[in-house]
Amino acid sequence: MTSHIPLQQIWPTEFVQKYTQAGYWEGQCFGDLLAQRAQDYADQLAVIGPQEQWSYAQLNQKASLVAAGLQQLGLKQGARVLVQLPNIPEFISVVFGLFRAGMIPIYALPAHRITELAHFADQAPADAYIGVDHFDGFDYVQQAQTLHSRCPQLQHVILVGEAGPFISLEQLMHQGQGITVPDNVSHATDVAFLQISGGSTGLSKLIPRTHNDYIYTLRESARICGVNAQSRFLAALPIAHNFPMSSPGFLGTLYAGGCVVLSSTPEPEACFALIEKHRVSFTSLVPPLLLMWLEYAPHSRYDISSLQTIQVGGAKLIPEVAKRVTPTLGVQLQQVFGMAEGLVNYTRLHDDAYLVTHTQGRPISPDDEIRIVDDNDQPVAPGQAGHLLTRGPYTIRAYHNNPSANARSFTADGFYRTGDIVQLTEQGYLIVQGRANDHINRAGEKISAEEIEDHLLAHPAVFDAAVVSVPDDYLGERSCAFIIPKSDHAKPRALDIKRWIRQRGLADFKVPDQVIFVDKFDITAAGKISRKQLRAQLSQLLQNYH
Ligand code: J2J
Repeated sequence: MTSHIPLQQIWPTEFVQKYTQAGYWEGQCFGDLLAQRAQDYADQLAVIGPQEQWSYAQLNQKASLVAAGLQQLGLKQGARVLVQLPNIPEFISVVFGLFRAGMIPIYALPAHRITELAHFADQAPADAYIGVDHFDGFDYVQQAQTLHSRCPQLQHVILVGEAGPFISLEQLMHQGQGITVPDNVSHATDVAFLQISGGSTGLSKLIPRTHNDYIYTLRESARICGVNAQSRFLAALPIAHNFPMSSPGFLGTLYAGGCVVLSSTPEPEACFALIEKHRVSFTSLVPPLLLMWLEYAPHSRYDISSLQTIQVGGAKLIPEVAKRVTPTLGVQLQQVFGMAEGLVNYTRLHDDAYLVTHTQGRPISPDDEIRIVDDNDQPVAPGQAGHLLTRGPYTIRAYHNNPSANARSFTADGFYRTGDIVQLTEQGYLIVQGRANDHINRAGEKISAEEIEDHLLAHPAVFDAAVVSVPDDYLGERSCAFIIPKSDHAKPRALDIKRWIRQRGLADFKVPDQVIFVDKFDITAAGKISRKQLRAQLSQLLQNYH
């Protein structure tokens, strides 16, 4: 049975001392955290799902059963477990079960498909997969079978619901009955889980976050956002995303003793009904969903007066839309600019209207270091836009198992190259101007142009392909694939191209929204140009065209 040495994220000793002495890292682990909350808030509601409501004591007990069941299967501390669950209460009992057993969840999105899952399972490498039987019309049992046969390292598959040939979560917990899991198996400097990067170049990378650094962000996020034991958080976005997970998200809410209300969809009608029913106090959205909520609100028959704050992040919110939030929804807006790699910025609840509508906030920590540099890594003049580099008590120093990405993404002195172009205001607030690298931010889902191009080039009728971002009124950005067919006779249709991407086992959001066939790339610059320049040229062409 595989036994892994617990993973660690390495900060140089001087930084470990600094962050510990400053009180950021308290030495607490997730396994203990829930046990503590279960003592303090035993009968208070922790999670509300479509059918069930669990108190802290119940959640804690379920997490223990999951932990014991996993150990009974033979999985050891340090085992890596690919978790692909929608917004259901079991998401929370499973991840806390893994934490309690000292195992490491890898958070896949429900939208991920076989190719992405196999990549995560190989890259980790993962020892087990925990999923659901069906969700949103998709058969995850069949997908789990394919994954299991494709990735021999996955020794166990556990599914919520009808597990088919696999073990169900219910059975697993049953097997855990009567078995005591030792407390405190992890160390706070261990990696608690692997988060998935949006992926700017090629395939998604795995982001190792430690107990110490992540719990620090939860504690501070809860404080900054005024989240306490009376708060009720509506999880409308998929909770495997870092934003609804931790800023302050469902984990920050549980950190504070509040209650998490899970919605299986972010659509306004369903969410408004939940807000009314459970007296939800805050939620987090990406800008396109906010637009939907703004359009729906005047026609709504629900009472959402309990809602105090809507946080918006994941992609740029334009001031014109930001200004509509309070008058239309009667709530306070909070902008959040964060990344799964670490750095999170918030506008503060007492900030003036201008800061809230025009900036993306300021960092959580006094020790978040911000550098804004030009293309040669030289600091730009104050107030000018440039590349955002950052280092701090909860920003990673390296991706998991990926030396080439690490060489590209971090400076020699440990700053993370975010890929974002930002401006820093005199008050220390960041304004996001755009992206330096080629990913498409489609309604908050990040798509790597390179990853999609590689799949398009594998199509037998495609000679060359370039994927670019196009501004979109609703999505913020949409994706457009420019394709040079191999021959005019065998020219595929746009539909074939879209189907091809789906058949390659990729998430639906990666399917190009638009496909344009061209005879050649009209390269005006002399000599060979980089793909980056080509994409920029095509993108410009599209904008002029519209
Ligand atoms: C513009 N771009 C933004 C914003 C993220 C909180 C909130 C969001 C994320 C997230 C997160 C943006 N305006 N307000 O993890 O904890 C873009 C930037 C950034 C990238 C990170 C959190 N908020 N972005 O979105 O890892 O380009 O995290 O580098 O998914 O989203 O994406 P991700």
